[in-house]
Amino acid sequence: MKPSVFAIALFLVFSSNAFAQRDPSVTIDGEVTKSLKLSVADLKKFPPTEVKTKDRDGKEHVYKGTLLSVVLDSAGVTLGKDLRGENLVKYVRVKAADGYKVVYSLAEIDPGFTSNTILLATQVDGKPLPKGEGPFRIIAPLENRPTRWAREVTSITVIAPKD
Ligand SMILES: Nc1nc2c(c(=O)[nH]1)N[C@H]1C(S)=C(S)[C@@H](COP(=O)(O)O)O[C@H]1N2
Ligand SMILES: [Mo]
Repeated sequence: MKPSVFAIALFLVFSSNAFAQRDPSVTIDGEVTKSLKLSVADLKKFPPTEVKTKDRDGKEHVYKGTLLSVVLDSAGVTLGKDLRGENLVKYVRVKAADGYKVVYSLAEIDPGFTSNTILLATQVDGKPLPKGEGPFRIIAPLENRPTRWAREVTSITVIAPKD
């Protein structure tokens, strides 16, 4: 029996869905010179950074990933010597799979301004971030509350307010 067009269409929908789940990514867009869509494997091409910090319950963990400033820099965001004047009003809006959103100003992320090593983390204690937390999470070790440590990050958009 020949498979119906419907059956083929159904197969394509399900197989592409399955593929999307196997290779999740985070989008970097907005005020960038080059938008990026990075998988965990893509992120691993950047130099790794580890931070040891306490979670909400005071338990210490080692998070591993990429400095958010390094990722943004590779997208052509105005950091470093370009982070001055009108660029100081720019911020990033981080969106998560559950609709949670947080913002950081660029100066809060740039290592020239802050000692807070804000990470786009993919691992905790040597293992990939678990479902519901990863595959991508913001870790900002110097913050007294982990409220802005967005779990399940899907996009990071650089925004320049209009006025
Ligand atoms: N996507 C997403 N990230 C989130 C939240 C959320 O509701 N959704 N809650 C935040 C808050 S208020 C806290 S205190 C921490 C809790 O982190 P934990 O679940 O690892 O303890 O996650 C933060 N990140
Ligand atoms: Mo919280």
